[in-house]
Order: sequence, then C-alpha cells, then structure tokens
Amino acid sequence: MNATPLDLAAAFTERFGTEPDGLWSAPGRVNLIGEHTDYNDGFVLPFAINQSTTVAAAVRQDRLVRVASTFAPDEAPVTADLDTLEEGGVQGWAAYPIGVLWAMEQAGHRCPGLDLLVDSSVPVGAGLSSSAALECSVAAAVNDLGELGVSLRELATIGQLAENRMVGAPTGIMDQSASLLGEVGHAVFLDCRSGDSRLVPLDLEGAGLELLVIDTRVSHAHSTGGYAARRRSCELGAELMGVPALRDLSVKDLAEAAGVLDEETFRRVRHIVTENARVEDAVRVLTSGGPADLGSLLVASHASMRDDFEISCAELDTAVDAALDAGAIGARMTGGGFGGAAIALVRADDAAAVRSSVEGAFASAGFRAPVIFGVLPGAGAARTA
Ligand code: GAF
Repeated sequence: MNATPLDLAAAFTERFGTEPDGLWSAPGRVNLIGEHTDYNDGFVLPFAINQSTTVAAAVRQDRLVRVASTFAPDEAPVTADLDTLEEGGVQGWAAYPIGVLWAMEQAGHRCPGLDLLVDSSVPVGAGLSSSAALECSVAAAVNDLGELGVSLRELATIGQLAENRMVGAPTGIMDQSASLLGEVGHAVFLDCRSGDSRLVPLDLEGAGLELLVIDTRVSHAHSTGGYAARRRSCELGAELMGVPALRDLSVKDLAEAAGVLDEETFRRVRHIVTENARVEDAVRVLTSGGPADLGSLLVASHASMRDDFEISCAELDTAVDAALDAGAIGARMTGGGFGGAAIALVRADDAAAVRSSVEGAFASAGFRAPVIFGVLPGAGAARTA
C-alpha cells in the first residue's frame, strides 16, 4: 500500500486494537557490481535504494508474534509462539519476519512478543531484495523494542540466518548488509569474509548520471532451482582447487583451474574470480575518477553472468543490449538472476532514449512491458516514527 507513517499507525490500531510503539523502515538494494560473490567470501558493492519496507510494531506481554500486511487487509495475522517456534515452522511471506525473531533467539538474544504490521514500496520478485528490506525492518524494530543492542553487522547475519533456515533460501550476506549499512550518496563496499565494510561515494546526480532499474517482471525465487545449483558449483570448484572459498583464487590461478575443473565448473569459477576483481576495480574507479568510468566493468560483469555463470535470461539480455544500443554508459543484470532486474547507467540526457529503446525491444520480442525507474543511493534501516 505504501502508506504514510500516519496511515500505517492507524492501520495498525485498526488491526491490533492498540497503538504501535513505533515504525521502522529498511530499504531494498541495487547491487552495482559483485554478483554471487558474497557466499564465496568475496567482495560486493551494493547500495540501498529509496524504496523501503516499513513495519509498525508493538511489544506484547506474552511471547506471541503476530504479523499482518497492508497487502492482505482481510487475512488474519500469522501467529507464532517464540517458546515453541522451530526452524522451517512458518511458511509463505511471514517466514521472513517471524524468521528474524527466531534467528535473533538462535543468536542468544531473547525477544519480546510483538505485533507487526508490514507495508512496502519495494517490488517483490524484481531483484531489489524486498526480502532483506522486510527482514531488516523487523530486525531493527525488535533490536530497539527489546533493547537488545545488537550491532548492524550482527543484525545482517541474523537476517541472513532467517532467510537460510526459516525460508530455506541459501543466500549470502550482501542484501541485508546493504539494507542496514547504506547511506545517501554512497555504495557499500563489503568484504564478505571479514565482514569489514566501507562507504564509497556514488554521486550520480553530481556526475550528471541516472541509474535506471529495468524490472523485467520475470519473477524468480532463491529458495528453488538455479541459485542453489550455482552455489553448489562454486563449492565444488573451491574443493577441487583445494581452497576454503573461491575468494582465495585470483585471476592468475585460472590457467591452473582450467586444467583441474570440468568445463562447466571452470566457467562458474571464472565468473566468481573475475567478478571479485571487477568489484575491486569498481571501487578504485569510484574513488579516483567517478561513476561515469564504470561502463566497461558493468558490461563485462553482464557478459560473465550471461556466458560463464549462466544466470541471465532473454529478457535481461534484451534490456542490457537495448540500453547499450541507445547510449547507456554501462548495463548489467543485478541480483541473483534468472529474472528480476537489470540496471543501466546513463547520462541524464540519454535517459528517455534508453527507456524507449528498452521498451521498444521488449515489445518487438513479444515480452511483457518492463517497468523502468530511476534509483539513487539512499539511507539504511532506521526508526522513522
Ligand atoms: C541474492 C542473494 F540474496 C544475495 O546473497 C546474493 O548472492 C545475490 O543474489 C547475488 O549476488 O540477492
């Protein structure tokens, strides 16, 4: 519904019969570069976006959690008892918020019972991590209301644990980190092995640029299929190469890998190794030059995901090609792949031409019309009322 704070507080009162203790918001994210590198202990460079999920929350006197959503006003809240809740014990969308409370307790932080009403402007299934936005808004709320004092870094691991174990999606730490650590005008450079992060300036407006998200409307889910298969290939590649994680291989190790690995595993490994190098290059480019110099890295990242990692699809390739044809500086699919969104970095003056080129290419190919919108690096999770 994308409610104002007043609307959401009123909707909460109508739903649960009490006023909320507060409202917490957490953003979705766009990953600028560094795809599938997070669970390989590698590097990522995402940023928080302006679209966010907001949760209105109130502490209960017992240990029940009740969650409802503005998207299903007629559905009864999903209820769980924190004293008996087990891994995998909640199905559907409520597994994300309730999973966060479960994960918080697994990490040794005792939570109060809560009533939660969720609202969001992050499109679901578009590759912008509506799931992390939901997890992180709830994590921020329970952290404050329970006076738990958990650091942002640990909150990210708690969101990831909820997603891995309650939802069953074997995802990495990138999305929660972006949602919690993002800042206006910056991307988050994260070393997924050490957990260290650093903000990198990403001043798109100052450089006369726009970053367009092209939502292909081909939806994807990371709890099924290709994502888990790619993760297994990476683990196999690391094992056969005798390293703890693919992070431990560099581009010069690829010649040896070509002799050790089967052809498909080699290509999966090559994507991760070269993508890690591209993230480090992108940080250098942003620090010493500016976003206008990112074009070739974005294009190379997409080619690697299309040809080596094989996680693109016809709609994503069409979006990238049509954007580049119309003068985009760079373009690539973003997120886990198999659908979702592409990003195109464009000069502000070219934005309209890029949009119409992509729309025209989708129409000619007989694809559903994409949804195209600009994003700016925004703030991470926070209490908003
Ligand atoms: C999804 C996952 F949730 C992330 O952890 C990451 O692996 C990404 O796909 C691919 O880079 O968003």
